[in-house]
Amino acid sequence: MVLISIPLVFASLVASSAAHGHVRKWRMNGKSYTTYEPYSQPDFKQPPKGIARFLGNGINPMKDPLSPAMTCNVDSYPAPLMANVTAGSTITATWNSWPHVGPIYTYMSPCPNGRDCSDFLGTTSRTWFKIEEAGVVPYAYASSGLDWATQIMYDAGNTWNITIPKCLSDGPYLIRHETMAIQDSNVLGGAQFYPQCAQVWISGGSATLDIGAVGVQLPGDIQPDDAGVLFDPRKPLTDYVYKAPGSRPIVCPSV
Ligand SMILES: *[C@@H]1O[C@H](CO)[C@@H](O)[C@H](O)[C@H]1NC(C)=O
Ligand SMILES: *[C@@H]1O[C@H](CO)[C@@H](O)[C@H](O)[C@H]1NC(C)=O
Ligand SMILES: [Cu+2]
Repeated sequence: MVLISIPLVFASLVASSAAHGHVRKWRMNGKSYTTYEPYSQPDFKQPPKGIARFLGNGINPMKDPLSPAMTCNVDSYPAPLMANVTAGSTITATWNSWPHVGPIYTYMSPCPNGRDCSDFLGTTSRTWFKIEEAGVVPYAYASSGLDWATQIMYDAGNTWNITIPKCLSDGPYLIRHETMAIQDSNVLGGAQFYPQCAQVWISGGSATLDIGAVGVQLPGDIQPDDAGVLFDPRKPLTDYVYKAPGSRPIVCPSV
């Protein structure tokens, strides 16, 4: 028995340590940007020479929604570049792999100095707003007609498309994109969060969104006992609150 069970335990540890993920590539305004690559980048410590912030936790999840690591990951110090992104355009995140079920959602925050994001961590400012979310969503290929957003992402080559609101003011922003894994989320602290941030310069926006009126804090907007966080994955899909945890996505004011 012992001889058999030891290799099995070992195999399952190996499988689970590989079974996480991160955004490998961003596509914005027709340009591709590589990100920090945990474990394969030759210099493991430096931020990427790009727009994506360092992932101090590598491909591993955040477990405490109230920790500052929920903002942009552990040690997410500023990256050297900003991508140019047109307000109203669609950007694409490509994950290296995504082996879990759960929702996908994205927030943004302006960087307060108005020039770049070099002095902004975002952990204490009430300037985050959600721009998109997808939990259990309609999916024609699923037999029930519903599936997790992450299944759609997986079927699309681990890509996820995010439309940047038209109503932003031009300037520097962080984009915070996140998947959540629910396989252990039936207990408090069991949900896994995979947030990561990229730096962008938005232009062409209509400047009609009042961020002061809609802004939330991260950590803060996602709570350990949110219905979308504390959820038993053995329950039917239709029991999941259709939306991701946290506040609802902003709606651009009609002008
Ligand atoms: C963004 O646009 C500015 C102005 O055209 C340019 O100088 C800068 O290199 C661009 N950034 C990137 C990452 O392409
Ligand atoms: C995202 O957009 C790309 C390019 O249009 C497309 O190939 C891909 O299927 C899309 N992904 C999803 C999840 O819709
Ligand atoms: Cu994982």
